[in-house]
Amino acid sequence: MSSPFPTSQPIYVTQPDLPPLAEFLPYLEQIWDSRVLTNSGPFHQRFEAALCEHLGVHHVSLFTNATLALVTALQSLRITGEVITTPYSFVATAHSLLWNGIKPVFVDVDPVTLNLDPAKVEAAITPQTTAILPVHCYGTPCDVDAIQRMADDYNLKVIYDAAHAFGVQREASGEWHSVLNHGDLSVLSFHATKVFNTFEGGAIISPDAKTKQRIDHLKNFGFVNETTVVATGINGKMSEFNAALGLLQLQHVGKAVARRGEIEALYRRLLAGVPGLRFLQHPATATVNHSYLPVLVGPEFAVPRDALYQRLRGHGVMARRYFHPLISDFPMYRGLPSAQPGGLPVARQASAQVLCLPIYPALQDADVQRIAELIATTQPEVPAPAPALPALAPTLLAV
Ligand code: T4K
Repeated sequence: MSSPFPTSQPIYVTQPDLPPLAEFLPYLEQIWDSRVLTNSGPFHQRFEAALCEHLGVHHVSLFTNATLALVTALQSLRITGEVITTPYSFVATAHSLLWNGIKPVFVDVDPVTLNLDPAKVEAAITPQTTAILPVHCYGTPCDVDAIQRMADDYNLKVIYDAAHAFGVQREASGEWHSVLNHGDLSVLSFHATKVFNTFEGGAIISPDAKTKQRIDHLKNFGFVNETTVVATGINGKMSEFNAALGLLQLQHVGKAVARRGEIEALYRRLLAGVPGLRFLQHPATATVNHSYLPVLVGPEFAVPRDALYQRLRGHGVMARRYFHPLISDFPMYRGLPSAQPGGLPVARQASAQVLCLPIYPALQDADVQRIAELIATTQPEVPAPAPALPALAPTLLAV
């Protein structure tokens, strides 16, 4: 069959959503006129306030990216010792612990949500445990109630890596609230590949003004005024350029999420019933931001996951294996007792089966149809015929 895609124009797993350039130019003119480029300028302040309103949260501290925000979030709560986290995430989650001299303790995930399994978290708590660092993977909320109960029982802090969870709301007792209000802190990513981007960017959501103030000092070298430094802070400040873009992006993100929803619905419809292909279930008690479109390629599918990945690539469709390898398999983690394969069977299976399909607002229905067709028409690999046995050498025959 000829390829439905010209390989010269690949379809990537995502394509950043950008507003029309003409809409951004007036913002740039203001920055050029004011010459305020960074250090908590007017766009930075407006964007923080607008995000609080948009997300339904109390306090936002903007950052250059989510990785520095995670590192700073841990610093701000003075986390030390051991922190329980998931192996099924982007490597930045665990790297933020190592940057703080903290020992990651990997715990397996739940097979339905692929988020930290609370039942297994409890078994991993030791006297050295000071915090839990769960991830709302693909934007699906963690079991925040069970995690909070454990944190209360064992006096642990909870920092959510909410890099995927922009705008996600959760229902509790008939009311809808931002998932970012759970735990002690939540961290967002506004990277180019995320559902909401400021080119690069991130944020920490904190529950009170005092915590926000400490975080704001920490992201500005620890300065509280011109001559006083109260902590070993870092430079994590978001620039005016990124903040201005974020302010404008807020006007467009609703439409972008809606279009992502249409694309996901189309994939699900076209691929329903393909043997061995499983979409993750969305919980009824949370909104969905369609940040990723993972499918699990099980043993009943025509070919193994990696063969499907290669087949798609061969046709110019750059699906990605988020998250493979597991974080616990990278060299700086694999020696940890909690990284041993036997302890993480669910995460390991998901990592071996997952494929994230292209999803972004500019993706056309026709592209989705062709990608689905490529997947659905995948045939089992025919084993190559066994090579003919070489004729036995006369010397061997003579023996
Ligand atoms: N926690 C979690 C759970 C995360 O998922 C992440 C980041 C973080 C923390 C850290 O957040 P940040 O510090 O980055 O704010 C990407 C992203 O770089 C990373 O932000 C993201 N998670 C991760 C899941 O994916 P790569 O190495 O796969 O990205 P890359 O460059 O291969 O991009 C994927 C595709 O997107 C490209 O093939 C083409 C397209 N693309 C990408 C970029 C950067 C574009 O079209 N334009 C672009 O500018 O890591």
